Amino acid sequence: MSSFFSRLKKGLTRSREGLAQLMPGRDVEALSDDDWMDIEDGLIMADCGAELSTALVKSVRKRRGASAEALKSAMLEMLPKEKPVNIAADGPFILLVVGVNGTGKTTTIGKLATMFRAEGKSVLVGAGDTFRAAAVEQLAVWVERAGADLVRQHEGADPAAVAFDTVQRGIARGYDVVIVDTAGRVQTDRGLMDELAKVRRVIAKASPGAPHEVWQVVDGGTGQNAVVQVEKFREVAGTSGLIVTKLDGSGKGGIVLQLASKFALPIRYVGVGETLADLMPFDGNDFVSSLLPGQKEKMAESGS
Ligand SMILES: Nc1nc2c(ncn2[C@@H]2O[C@H](COP(=O)(O)OP(=O)(O)OP(=O)(O)O)[C@@H](O)[C@H]2O)c(=O)[nH]1
Ligand SMILES: [Mg+2]
Repeated sequence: MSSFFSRLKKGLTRSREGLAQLMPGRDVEALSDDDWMDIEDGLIMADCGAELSTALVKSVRKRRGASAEALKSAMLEMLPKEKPVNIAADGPFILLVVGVNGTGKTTTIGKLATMFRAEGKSVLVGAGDTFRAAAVEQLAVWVERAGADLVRQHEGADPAAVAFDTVQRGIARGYDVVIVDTAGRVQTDRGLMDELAKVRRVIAKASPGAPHEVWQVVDGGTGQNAVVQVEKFREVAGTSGLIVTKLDGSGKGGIVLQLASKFALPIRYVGVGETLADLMPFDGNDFVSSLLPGQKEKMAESGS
């Protein structure tokens, strides 16, 4: 088992504990109404949300065979079909990264830049968080380590101007990938959300059709507030994909399923720690397995 997968599993241990009724070997038919209520509560405690939890239990109860496997299939069916990121052949792939304060945008951009560089792509990053000098410095360190290039302006500069510059330069110099960082903002802050809408508009002016993707970074430990965050950012910034970080900490994996199914948004990456290796492309099968008590785990437990 990869260390990433085991860290994800470890991070989600608490969520799995809530689903103890699903221990391997128990068939769907063998569970009582009370057991199903416990399972539904377990799903709610794992941040799946009431609506999805009810739908999942309903769907599983119609199935046959091992209950954990049946829930796994039901969860996988709730995830939107995975479609690969379309990195355009003409001109740079332009990515805007948005989200609430401290969710992990800047470190995620550093990790993404490193990944793209490892694939041999040239990467230009725009320091669109101009509120704090420290934010630019933090990004500069990541960008340099990745072997990417940075566009920066003075502290307090207009973030939309930085975004515009970055995209223009990315096109002029033939970069493969352009990534624009933004300052964290709470979705209820009207002024800052308007500013984000402007950043998006200006990117489209610099390159029609851009941004090609808008990835919203969500802290996996946020709980149900993540739902309103995605709702609002999607409306204002056009979120097209999600990255859920911090699943190694207080994160309860159910939020990943809930967001993906509620908004039909692909989960692009998940984060389970602060280092480079801790950001991984999302794999629905692996993820759902790590959320549930599974046959393998049971065997490993009884064998040790
Ligand atoms: N444990 C853990 N920490 C993470 C993960 N991803 C990011 N972090 C940490 O979260 C903190 C905030 O990360 P940043 O990248 O600065 O977050 P940000 O969204 O850019 O923050 P603002 O620009 O202030 O909005 C840092 O200490 C990161 O190392 C993760 O998957 N797991
Ligand atoms: Mg940041």
